Amino acid sequence: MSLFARVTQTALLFFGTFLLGAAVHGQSLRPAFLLTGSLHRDSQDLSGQWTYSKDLYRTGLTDINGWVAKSRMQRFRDLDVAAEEAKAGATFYEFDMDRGPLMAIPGAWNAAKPALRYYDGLIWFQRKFKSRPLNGGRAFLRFEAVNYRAHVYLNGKPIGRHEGGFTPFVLEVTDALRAGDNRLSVGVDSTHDAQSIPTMVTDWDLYGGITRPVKLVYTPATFVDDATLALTKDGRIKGSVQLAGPQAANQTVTVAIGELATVKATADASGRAEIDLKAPPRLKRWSPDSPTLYDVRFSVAGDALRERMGFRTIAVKGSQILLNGEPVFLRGISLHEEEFGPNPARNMTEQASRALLSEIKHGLNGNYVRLSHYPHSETTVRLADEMGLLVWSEIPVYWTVDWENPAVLQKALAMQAETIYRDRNRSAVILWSVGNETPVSEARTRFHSALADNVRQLDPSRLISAALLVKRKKVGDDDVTVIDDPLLDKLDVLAVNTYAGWYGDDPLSALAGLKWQMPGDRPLILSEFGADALAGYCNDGMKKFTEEYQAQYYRQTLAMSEKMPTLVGLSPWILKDFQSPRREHPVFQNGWNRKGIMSETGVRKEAFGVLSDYYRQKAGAR
Ligand code: GCB
Repeated sequence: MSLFARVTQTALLFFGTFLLGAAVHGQSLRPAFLLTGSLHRDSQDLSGQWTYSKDLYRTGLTDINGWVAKSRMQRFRDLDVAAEEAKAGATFYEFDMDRGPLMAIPGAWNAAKPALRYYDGLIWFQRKFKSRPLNGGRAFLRFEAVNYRAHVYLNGKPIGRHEGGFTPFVLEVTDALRAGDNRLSVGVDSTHDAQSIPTMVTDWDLYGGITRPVKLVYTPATFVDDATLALTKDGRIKGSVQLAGPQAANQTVTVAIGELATVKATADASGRAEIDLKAPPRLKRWSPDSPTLYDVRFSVAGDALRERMGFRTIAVKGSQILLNGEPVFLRGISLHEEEFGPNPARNMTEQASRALLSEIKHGLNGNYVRLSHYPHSETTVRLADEMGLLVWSEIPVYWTVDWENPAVLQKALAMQAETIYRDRNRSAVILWSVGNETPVSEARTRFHSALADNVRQLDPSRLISAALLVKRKKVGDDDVTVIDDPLLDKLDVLAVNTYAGWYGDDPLSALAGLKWQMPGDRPLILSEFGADALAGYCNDGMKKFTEEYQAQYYRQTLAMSEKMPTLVGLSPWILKDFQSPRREHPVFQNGWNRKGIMSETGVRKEAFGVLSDYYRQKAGAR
């Protein structure tokens, strides 16, 4: 049995509540609790200094030979080690979370301490906090993201665990919480394996840790757990509200959309109420040019869920994407979740996120961003809503995962569901992508098809895509680029990554003349194209890694794209240089993928100007 299997088995014995993503809540993919709109709820932010303890051999979880972990190693215990030691008995400890080193949470450990730069394994974190009495109410911990597995304990009691580094999870702590002092312990395991999503090899950095905020959220006994609304093509606003708690059945729910409309609905026996109203005539539709958001309130006796929401439609007609019924061209770029600066921690504060998105919206004249290759922080998606940027959202089914394994598919379905439940109220999100550059095989297509069917069921209001690989083949005398992929049938929008002119032998001068043969009746996005350049490396002929090479690569690829009649959007690779252990050229890369059109610190390269000018013209040509 592998070490991980052993750990999992041991961990399973420990946990009363056990989450594997969302997948354990009956057959449904809906997580037990969502706490949608928790931003506006009564809550306590647990950000700040946490103590930590490295545990490379996972001694806090399991002992040698798979035995239960020694109590002197169990970092999650509710224990004052110093006080125990003062008693001078036979007992001793090999940890003390209270006297451990400090780390700022949220943020990846790789950036926090030089000694942890390449640490890949288990680290225990602890945060002490005070809580008020609940007085009949309830309390939940909401983690926005822990990369990659989380083992959560409160006051020494197992509360739950979660797998998947980029999606939120909610654990009820009503019974484990103490009025007064509490001790929250989280074991974070960053290791990936052949059954994780993604697997061990990607083209981005490790970023282990509690990378997004953690909150203690207080609710009444019965509360509004989730609510969603969307504008339909026939001019209605439809959605649902889900109540949780002993008084959920038959409650009256009031929905107020700004000052425009108020409707009432009655919850059924399961606490679910359906909403359906005619869109008010004064409703302003959300678009990148006019990102109108409304304050929406979903209230019941004793509780309310507040959201900022926009209303728009998105559809495909022939080879066009229609936003609010009008064809739209997606002037975008790809983005990793990494803030500007020499030592990013993937701590996406609003300021950090705004700095990146502003470069796209205002610097590049863009209206679209591909949030690759995993769900980005809620902060970023909410900002896209506010600033007016359309979003491609993606789960990290990247390159190759274990296609044949039903448990892996279940993880992917759960991640996708967690993402959809989190972001389905964001008008900005128009595309759910089910994968990136996955090599065609029967098992892989089956896997993706299941994902696409799942998305269709969970959110029929948005479009489905995937970034596909292309092939070159001979048609007569011509060398033609084609998509040869049965997954096409499951997608609304085709998307392909192309690197001719960077990888491969094509000279830049040949790019504009390359021939493409794509389905004539389907919208197509170039979801990636790009070339490395080191900022400031100029005037050295047209060598690779110079800014001139990258700029010329952009000119030529854009010229090529002009000849693609079904093209509806671009998201070149990528806004900013990002860290990747695959990229170790000692002069040009040093651990950074240099395909950014900006350096890691935000210096614009020549290609930035090329793309910005192109998008200005495109925007003017509408
Ligand atoms: C790709 C991948 C992306 C890589 C990029 C590259 O096709 O989708 O994750 O970073 O190429 O730089 O090679």
